[in-house]
Amino acid sequence: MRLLHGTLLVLACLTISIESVDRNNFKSCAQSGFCKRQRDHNPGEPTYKADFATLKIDNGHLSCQVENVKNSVLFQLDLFLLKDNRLRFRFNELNPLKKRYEVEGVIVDTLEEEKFVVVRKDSELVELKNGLNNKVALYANPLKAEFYIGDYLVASFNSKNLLKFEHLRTKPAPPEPPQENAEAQAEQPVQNESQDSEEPDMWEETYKTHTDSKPNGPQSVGMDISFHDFEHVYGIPQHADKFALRSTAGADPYRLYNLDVFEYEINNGMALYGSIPYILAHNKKFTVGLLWLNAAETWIDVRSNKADKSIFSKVADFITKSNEIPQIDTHWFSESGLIDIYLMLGPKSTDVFRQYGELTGNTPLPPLFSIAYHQCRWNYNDEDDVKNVNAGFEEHQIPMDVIWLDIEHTNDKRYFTWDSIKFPTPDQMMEHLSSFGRKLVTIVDPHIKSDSNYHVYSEAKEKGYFVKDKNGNDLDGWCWPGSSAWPDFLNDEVKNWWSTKFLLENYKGTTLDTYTWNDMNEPSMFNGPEITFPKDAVHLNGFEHRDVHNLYGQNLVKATFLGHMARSNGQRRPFILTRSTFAGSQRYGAVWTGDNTAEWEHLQISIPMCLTFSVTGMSFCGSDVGGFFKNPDSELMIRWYQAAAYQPFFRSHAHIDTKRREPWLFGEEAINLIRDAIHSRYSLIYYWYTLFYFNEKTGKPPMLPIWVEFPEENEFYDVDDQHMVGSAIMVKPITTKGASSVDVKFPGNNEIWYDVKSLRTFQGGSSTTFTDITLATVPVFHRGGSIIPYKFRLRRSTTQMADDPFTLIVCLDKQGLASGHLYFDDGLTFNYNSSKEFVLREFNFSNNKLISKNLEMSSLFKTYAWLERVIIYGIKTEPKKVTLEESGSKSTQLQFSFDSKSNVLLIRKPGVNINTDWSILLD
Ligand code: MIG
Repeated sequence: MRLLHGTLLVLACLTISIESVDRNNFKSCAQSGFCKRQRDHNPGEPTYKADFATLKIDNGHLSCQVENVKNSVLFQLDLFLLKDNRLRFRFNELNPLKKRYEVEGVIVDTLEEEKFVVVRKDSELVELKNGLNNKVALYANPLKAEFYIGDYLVASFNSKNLLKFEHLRTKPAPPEPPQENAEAQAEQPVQNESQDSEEPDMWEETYKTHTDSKPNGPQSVGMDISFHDFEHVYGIPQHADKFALRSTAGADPYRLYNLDVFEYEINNGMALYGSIPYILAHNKKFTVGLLWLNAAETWIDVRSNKADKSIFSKVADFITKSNEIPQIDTHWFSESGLIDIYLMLGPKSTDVFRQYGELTGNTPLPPLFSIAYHQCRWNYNDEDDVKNVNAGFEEHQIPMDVIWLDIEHTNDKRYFTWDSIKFPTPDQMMEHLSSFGRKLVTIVDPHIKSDSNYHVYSEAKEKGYFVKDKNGNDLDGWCWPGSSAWPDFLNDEVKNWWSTKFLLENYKGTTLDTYTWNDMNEPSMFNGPEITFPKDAVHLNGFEHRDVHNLYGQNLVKATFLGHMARSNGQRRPFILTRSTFAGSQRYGAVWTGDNTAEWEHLQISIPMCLTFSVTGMSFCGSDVGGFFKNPDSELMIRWYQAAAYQPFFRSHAHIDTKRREPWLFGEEAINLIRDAIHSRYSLIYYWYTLFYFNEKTGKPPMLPIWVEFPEENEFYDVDDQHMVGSAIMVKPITTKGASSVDVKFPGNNEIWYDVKSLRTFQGGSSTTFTDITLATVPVFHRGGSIIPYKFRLRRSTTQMADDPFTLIVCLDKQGLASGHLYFDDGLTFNYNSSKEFVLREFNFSNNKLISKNLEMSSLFKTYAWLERVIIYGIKTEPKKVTLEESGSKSTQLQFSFDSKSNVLLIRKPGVNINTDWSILLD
């Protein structure tokens, strides 16, 4: 019987491991010492007590001491009230045994404090109000902080007493050998009061074949954070999961630990390449955001008092009409570092985008080519291959701006070099691409081949720039080049050194038309624990890798960014793609969702993954079109192009073992449909560019969930298969195989939505099932009230589009009004900032008049682009005449035609330069 039992068990284990081979390379919470300790933490009696006798208030800064009453360890709490409705809550040991790591290089704000009034202060409670009448209440015993917008409690810290801050301690001596004398045993000293009970895994932890030496012992930090009156939270990328965060009851917490996950699974909270510990909560009244600024491994539990209820209690609620206030309880824990929290109090989503953008930076305006279409594969094999791919786009008249070279282009994975057989004349290849107005991206990874004849290696070795192992030797690991070492990009000196490698005289074969792809920067190390560095590896100033892990990738990208700046003397805008991210990575470039798979579910998940990145600052996001692993059929390929044309970063990419899949390899129908999809992106490229411009200025991302535009419509709070591009376009990509119908929900009770191709209109507040679906169908709708600039001419790349004429598409709302913007510049340089060389126009339609006005008096950019036509949707009656008035010249009658069935007015050839003031009057 026993034997049989054992056999069954073995069999069971075997099946599990066959089904989820990859998952087993990565830790579950139960396999992580600190995750277990924090998650299971159940304090019983409250543990932390503030001593308001130590309270100090200085300008916008309040501080006091806090005691762990169970072991008498003292802490310091700092609360900062910051300008623009933001707060910072910082909690650290008062006298740590050694300095605990504090995140550097992420916050770019000056953190100007705001004065506040103390409305109450006694030994138990301090209440403060800022100028906007928002309140903080700090309770002493047990320690708790509450945050109010006006009278509404929106967030609270430690209201569940889950604060657990493991103070640094000395390693306990190994236990005495057992003594025979019972009396002597009784005389053993009791455990030191200041020590928490020792648990396994505190001073050493083994996972698979790797042992983490943990020289500093336990040092994790954790706390509960509740969002009151909220049912929806978003953010904390990166996970291949839904946009609205799920309850983690019965599952692992969401994990933030940058990892290279081979063939990742979708619909779960497993860690992926990036970590942005930033969460947003949204309800009908407010949006708030919270940054947990910690770069160590972090896990987040999410519970919802509404969603977590069983069916039975929901029924009971219904019967008793329970009025329980909804609440999301989150529980955050990190392996080391501090508790350092920034809270953005909104109150609206656009406020939160600005507040977070001020804190961590916005996505700088990308060069124009980089928001167009990119063609990548692992690998384009040689120079002829590159030229042929380029020629294929010519032959099939498909626009394309950038060709990419993956790792095989190098001399045996030595980055900044070329394989001299396959790429003997990179200068000529570059020149060839440039002559088509196209760019090249080459991959540059952070693992440096251990080869003393490779200058990057020998220099870094000599200067002591590599990350060290626990014994102080250069950390040696296995990656694409074989034995490798990794520069310590946390060190600014290393960043500067790295940046010089991009100078055109150093990176031979490149020009200012060559840009960079940083991959494997989690960092990925094939023979490390969970395919990354050991946590006891050592960085600058002796901090352990454990402390800074999630920051490594961002620091590489920052160093690369500095390189792009240096090589052009600060004249050209960089373009860099990164796989690994942290809060603030948006300042350096774009992100993609890594190694997805050519499956419909992966196409579907690309939308919530990029929505999540978008609302957490990392707004230049896309996923591999077609799916990285496996071979997409033509239908999946077409649908993927159609969806990705409406995502910020638009690149096709494929694994080295997949079949070639350039757009012309799927047959005539597919060529046409893929061309249409790419062309739809190019025709809207100036709209996208305008959105990116405003993204830089305001933090509002180009790709948006519907609730940002319609904040009170809760039926959209968990919609993530339909999204906005800016505030004027809504898309519902078709992401299922053989779709014969698609349901579209139209938000906004007072809105009209226009399908500008079929000329149909739809009422906001309704939904429609479209059944006339073909492979050509892409459900895209213009919002009534919008004016969108198009350029319809089909060109080989954005370079050739510069002087092409515009068409304005005006869609009237119910009041007969519409407005919109157009921004552009040279697409490449910083002159738009340094010498205001740009065009920024506002278009307004009201009282039957369309007006174009300059938004910046000093816009100095010279353009030849002109206005070719205006199409107005939603005009009720045919005008008798249409007159163009241009400032300084006499008015002209314009030709037009009117479709009375669909109320569309087409105005031909206004012919004015796009950057002049004009108006068009209908009477
Ligand atoms: O271990 O450079 O996600 O886009 O093609 C694979 C080769 C390394 C992973 C990237 C993928 C890229 C591939 N890289």
